[in-house]
Amino acid sequence: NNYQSYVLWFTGLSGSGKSTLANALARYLFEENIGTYVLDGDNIRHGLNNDLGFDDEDRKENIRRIGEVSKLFVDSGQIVLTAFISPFREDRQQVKDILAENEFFEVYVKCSLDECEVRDPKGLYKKARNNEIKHFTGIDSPYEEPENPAIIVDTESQSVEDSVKYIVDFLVAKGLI
Ligand code: GGZ
Repeated sequence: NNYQSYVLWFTGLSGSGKSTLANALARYLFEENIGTYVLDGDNIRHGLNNDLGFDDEDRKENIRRIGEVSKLFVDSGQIVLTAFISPFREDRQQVKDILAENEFFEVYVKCSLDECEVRDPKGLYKKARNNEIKHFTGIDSPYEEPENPAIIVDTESQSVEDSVKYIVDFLVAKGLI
């Protein structure tokens, strides 16, 4: 397409709404004839990264590979929307560092642990509380909040539509679409 290429890196807890938002934004941009590509657990953890689990080292390697794949997509001219918990600041910074200044924008999908746990769309928090899953983010594995994200969307108080509009307004203001 005719637009600059870059990564919108959605980060947040499980159940915060990362994939929902990335896909809703992709649909919105598609209607505007702006192509994007969404990377999320469905197409990465089930394929390229199906050898990785959820301990700190595997998450680090997960994010490293996703960063490298994102860079390839950016080099090929795409706008990439990634939706991974990416709980460690250092790993997100590493991705930022392999991309150019205007090629990486961190989107913090903010939602309290309490609310994510109430939503529990896949019943994983319940399993984690019952010790049926180990290393679950927010329960027995940390989430390090972004310190200076380009965008913060609060999915506890904003609708999906509001959040999409907020991100679109940012992209327009920055001349990114
Ligand atoms: C966190 C887990 C875990 C553990 C399975 N901890 O809400 P979901 O189900 O659909 O999304 C979560 C997804 C997280 O994978 P990521 O690649 O985004 O994680 S990371 O960036 O930290 O590498 C969740 C599911 O996988 N899931 N076990 N223990 N999430």
